Amino acid sequence: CGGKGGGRGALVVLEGLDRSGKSSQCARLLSFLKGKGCNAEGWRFPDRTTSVGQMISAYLANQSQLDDRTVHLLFSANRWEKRGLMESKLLSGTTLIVDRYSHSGVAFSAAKGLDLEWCKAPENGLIAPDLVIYLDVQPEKASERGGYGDERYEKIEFQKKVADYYLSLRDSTWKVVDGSLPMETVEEQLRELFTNCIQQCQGKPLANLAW
Ligand code: NYM
Ligand code: MG
Repeated sequence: CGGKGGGRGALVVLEGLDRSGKSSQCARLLSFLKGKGCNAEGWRFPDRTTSVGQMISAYLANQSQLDDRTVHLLFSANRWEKRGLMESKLLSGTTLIVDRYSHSGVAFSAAKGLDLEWCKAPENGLIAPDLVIYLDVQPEKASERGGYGDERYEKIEFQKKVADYYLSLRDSTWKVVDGSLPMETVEEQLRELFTNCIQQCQGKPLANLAW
């Protein structure tokens, strides 16, 4: 799983609606991998620690207003500013477990009414994930989970549109896990998907997103 064998690391992304359980499952998967001695790191987007990320964070907290296309490009820029580090980590054998990536970027902005192809364009050239796991949770169910509604976008009607766009973006790297199952069951399924992915992506060179 990356590291001493000399192979590259895997880029594994978890996607889903707000409160679908991604962050908890990323943490669980990461500690499982570390427990096995894998060289792995947990990342997330938006990465709110950079100056671009702070602009995004203020926007999400409703502390600032930004034009829809502008914020879309900021989310994308936030991935671009991390591309170099991501590539060097992967090439040096570190597996990255990433909480949201380009599919979030496209699905959330398209759900606001922006043109789908326009939304995809700035993602092209970012590193393509080896595996995207979609945690499927009904928007109503997610809304019952703690902390829901604190940020922009956390509204049931909007999340339903996001879910439709996510489904329209499925590709060969996409796997769906029922996120309403007990946490331990979800965790078990993620481990299995991860293990299969690692076997398949060993030896495959890194690729770029080409949407
Ligand atoms: N989001 C996230 C976007 O709209 N575009 C993006 O490119 C990304 C990565 O930000 N509602 C949205 C999805 C979430 C919000 O994410 C914050 P999180 O995982 O709740 O911190
Ligand atoms: Mg959120």
